[in-house]
Amino acid sequence: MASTNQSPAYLKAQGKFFSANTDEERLEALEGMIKECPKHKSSENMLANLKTRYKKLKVKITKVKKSGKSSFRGIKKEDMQIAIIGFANSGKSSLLSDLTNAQPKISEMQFTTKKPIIGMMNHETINMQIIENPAIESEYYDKGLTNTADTIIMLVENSEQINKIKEKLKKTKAEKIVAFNKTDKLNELQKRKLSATLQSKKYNFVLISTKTKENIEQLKEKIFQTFDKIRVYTKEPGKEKSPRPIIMKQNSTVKDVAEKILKGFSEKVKETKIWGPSSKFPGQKIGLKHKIKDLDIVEFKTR
Ligand SMILES: Nc1nc2c(ncn2[C@@H]2O[C@H](COP(=O)(O)OP(=O)(O)OP(=O)(O)O)[C@@H](O)[C@H]2O)c(=O)[nH]1
Ligand SMILES: [Mg+2]
Repeated sequence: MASTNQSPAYLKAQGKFFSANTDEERLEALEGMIKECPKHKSSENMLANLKTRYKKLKVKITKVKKSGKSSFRGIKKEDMQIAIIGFANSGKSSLLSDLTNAQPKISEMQFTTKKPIIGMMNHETINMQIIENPAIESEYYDKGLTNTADTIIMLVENSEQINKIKEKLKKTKAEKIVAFNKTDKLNELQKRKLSATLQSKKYNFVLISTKTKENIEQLKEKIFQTFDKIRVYTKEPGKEKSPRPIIMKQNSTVKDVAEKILKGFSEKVKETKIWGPSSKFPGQKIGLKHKIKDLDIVEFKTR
């Protein structure tokens, strides 16, 4: 992956590969790299490597598609899937439209949503799939969908609803966030009391209002936090950090980051420097075993 004598078009494709978050994006970037890779003798090996990687990734993507875990036909399970669950009229569609690009019908009538609705949320350049599950007390509610979700937003407008929803979620291993909606109807004292109660029950909660948009951003960050993932920016010496972070598991090392960029890449790395939460000082030189933290910036020097 050393970038000597590569054309700007190739480097651009490589840049996309570096900052890709899904296999689909990686595949697309690889396609670009193959196209832009010089077709002469000295780059034969490199081209062959790229092609092998492309084929393997393609096989992997096809397999994942075929296994399609969700019970709801047509919903492809993304890396990070979140389901909004709640009683009729709690504001599920309103929330979905605040968090994502979806435009569901919102109405004071009950049971407006009769089918799961999918939206894509972009939070700090990361895409997460959010699905509104129809009202939990209705025949339209999709149990399978709740079971495949990684994170569940329990959307409620009063405390009793929390217990009722919990009853139905006994089997799910998903992370849960209690989003208490319509808090525009409460005064400051009521909100403080409510917070204290939810705190004492140890819920991961947030008081929101889709009407005033209060705490919608906090909810987005909370959703991301449930995934136990960390964001890492990469950079090349003398350049700006990548525009989009790479998503890594907790406890990953600098070597893991290099290998996520491209298998075998860590062996080509001559020097690494780090900025951000895991560094003792900006630009600290570190080894490949160094553990990264959320929002670090890692610089790889290859020659
Ligand atoms: N005051 C207030 N009203 C809200 C808020 N969020 C939603 N509503 C209202 O609540 C009603 C129901 O909203 P929806 O978003 O359609 O609720 P839903 O949970 O999707 O309802 P169903 O799809 O029928 O189950 C609408 O009249 C919304 O305008 C809020 O934060 N404050
Ligand atoms: Mg709805």
